[in-house]
Amino acid sequence: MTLYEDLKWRGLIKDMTSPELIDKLNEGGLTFYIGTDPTADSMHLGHLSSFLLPKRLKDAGHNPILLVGGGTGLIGDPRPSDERDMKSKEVILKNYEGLKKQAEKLFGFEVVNNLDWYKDINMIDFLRDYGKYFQINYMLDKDIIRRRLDTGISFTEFSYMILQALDFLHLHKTRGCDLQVAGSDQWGNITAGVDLIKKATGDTVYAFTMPLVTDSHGVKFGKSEGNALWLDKNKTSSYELYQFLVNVEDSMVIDYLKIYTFLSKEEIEKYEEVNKSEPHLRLAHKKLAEEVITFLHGHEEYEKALHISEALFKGNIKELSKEELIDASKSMDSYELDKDTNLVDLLVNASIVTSKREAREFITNNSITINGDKVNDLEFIVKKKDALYQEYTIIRKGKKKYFVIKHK
Ligand code: 485
Repeated sequence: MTLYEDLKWRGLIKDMTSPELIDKLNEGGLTFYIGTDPTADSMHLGHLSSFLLPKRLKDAGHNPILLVGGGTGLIGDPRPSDERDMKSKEVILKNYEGLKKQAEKLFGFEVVNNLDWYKDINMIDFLRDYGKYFQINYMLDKDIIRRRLDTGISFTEFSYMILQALDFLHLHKTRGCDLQVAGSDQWGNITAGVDLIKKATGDTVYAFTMPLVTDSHGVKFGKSEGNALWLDKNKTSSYELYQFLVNVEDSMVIDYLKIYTFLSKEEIEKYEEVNKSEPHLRLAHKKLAEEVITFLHGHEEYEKALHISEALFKGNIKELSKEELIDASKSMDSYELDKDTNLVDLLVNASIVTSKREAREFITNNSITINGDKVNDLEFIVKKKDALYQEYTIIRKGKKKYFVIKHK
């Protein structure tokens, strides 16, 4: 399979500036870039799909440059809904450092910062050397700008596309960069760059986008209960990531294997078969979790996440180390308890159930386990001295819902 065929098969190509790019992709040797703004100090699962794309291009013999927008981050790429809150320069700088470190470690890409070239451009030069190439009607015609005309857009965010275009021109002139890749939401910004380069130098450069990864309802993929899943294991533990990935929809898991792993077509097709014939085994889901966690955090972290999941599933909570228990509890609702308390009251106080009546029902139905043991005694007292590591009591309600009680 050629690189282009592989990308196409994985569903990683949405729009392309010209069909000539297909041969160029298959030949190798292009210098290309992808950019991200330091809006947070870590990337999340959505970014991972975008950055595995340059990794694939790199592995096929192209040369990646990763731009972390220390300058554009100070301006803010307009989003469809409304104006962004402006973040302080200190925060953007701190985020920049975080992303740079993460990108170098995970992908081994060279990182550049557009603030390094913006700082030498003064206002008059900006308007003369770049602004002159941009017709206002061209800018107004960009999808993202049109969508903001009703709610309003500041001149600051309106100007953003000129900066991203200028980056492409700069990298083209100084580094021979002839290709920009991104998620499909970036089409307007990257074609602004392609057009600017044509006007300013006469050169033809290329771009293509990948579709944004979504769930089966078209909702952006990579959030768990509204929170982003971070690629920094101190912000999202491997166990949380594991839980998220083994629970992705059956109808989507094969798509995610194509996007998020380096498994070959043959291997993925095998998972496609077992996902159809024996979906209950969840082999495709488990493989997805294994590949992603191992890529991000190494095999040991994957083993740990698996161990935590299995211990919780089998009720062997007592065999977890303190560190594993802390990781596991991060994704549970928690409640602080300052004195030994009757289970019925605790279930109500910790909002695990809505009433004492409901609490009694769950207990007598054998639906409550404490640290892995079924409890059906209505007089049961939850005690600090029985807590795991004298600190944590894990309550399971029904099959899947876990809570952590932290004893003070
Ligand atoms: O020269 C550039 C300067 C900044 C950017 C790109 C080139 C960043 C870009 N405007 C942006 O906002 N990217 C998003 C981000 O930073 O979170 C996301 C895109 C996504 C994918 C990802 O970056 O929404 O589609 O491209 C890498």
